[in-house]
Amino acid sequence: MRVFYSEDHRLHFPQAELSGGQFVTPFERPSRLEYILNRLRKRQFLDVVAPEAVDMAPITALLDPGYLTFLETAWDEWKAAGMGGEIIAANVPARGMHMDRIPENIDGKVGYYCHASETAITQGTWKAALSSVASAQAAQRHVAAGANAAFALCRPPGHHATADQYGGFCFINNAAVTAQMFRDSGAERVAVLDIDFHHGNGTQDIFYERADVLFASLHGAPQQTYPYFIGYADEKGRGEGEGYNFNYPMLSGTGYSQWSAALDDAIAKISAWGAEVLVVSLGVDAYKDDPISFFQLESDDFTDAGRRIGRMKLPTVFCMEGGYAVEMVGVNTVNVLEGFAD
Ligand code: SP5
Ligand code: ZN
Repeated sequence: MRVFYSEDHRLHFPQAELSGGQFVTPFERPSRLEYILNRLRKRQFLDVVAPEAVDMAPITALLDPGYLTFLETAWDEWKAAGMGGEIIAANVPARGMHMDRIPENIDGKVGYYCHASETAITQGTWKAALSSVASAQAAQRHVAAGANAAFALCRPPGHHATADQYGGFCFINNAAVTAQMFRDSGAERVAVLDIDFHHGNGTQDIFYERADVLFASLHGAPQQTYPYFIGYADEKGRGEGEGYNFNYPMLSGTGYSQWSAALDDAIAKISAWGAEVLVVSLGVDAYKDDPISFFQLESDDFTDAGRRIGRMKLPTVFCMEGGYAVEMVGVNTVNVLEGFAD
């Protein structure tokens, strides 16, 4: 399986993540990818290539152009306004306020385009986010050209980013761009399966009213974890999209027997629908020792999960998402890929 990877992810490394009222070293850090690359090498995934330049056209068509301009210019505006630190949202629109006018002031704009203030923007964030989505695009082209699978080793991750909001360590929704590119290249039915511990709110939101992209997500129950305000089982899609969104929220302590039953159900939905291609949002934060999550998956369970996904026999792009138990992120990620290829 070919792996697409860009070194430019390193340009995004905030000093600060707001966690428990303190600024801590971000959980989502560059070393995550070093562990994955080392493990890939060790397990003979030697076909690792840098993506070609990002193709902006499918990104601006799917996402909000004003949001993309914001991401591109935010750092310069922040500095020009005399702000001393990294970009952290302090004022976000909440109940009773209005979102129909976008502030001119950069501090206000940051709040408008942010949904979770743990996530900082830095000087290199835009370029890193573009390199991340470039890997997803290269993986999509590789599979559209006939490969049975590809792994986009994306960083920063993407599944929490909507068409016009960042947060949850995500800026551009790599999996959503990938799914849309499959539609544009002729696939009629595209499924996105999200196995990251957190609900893929951004992907859900982007495709919520569409019947051509089915979304299924296994995740920590929103009453107990981020993103808190979305991800319940009764969110099934709206309008034409009704019946094409499947959420599997699970409570703290969930282990592989329950998790794999949810996975099987999601796989059955995807297969019954007749999906032609699959995009997997591949997070490994369902692992038992993940520092910010509460499922109980063992490393071997990731192999088994990959095997179940592989039995669908669909052309598949894996997009890297979360996973923060850095020492084991490589093993768990590659286990999914090995199970899939089995
Ligand atoms: C891609 C992805 O996995 N994003 C996850 C974003 C999670 N954001 C909330 C983080 C909350 C961290 N709380 C720290 C508690 C430490 N015990
Ligand atoms: Zn996650």
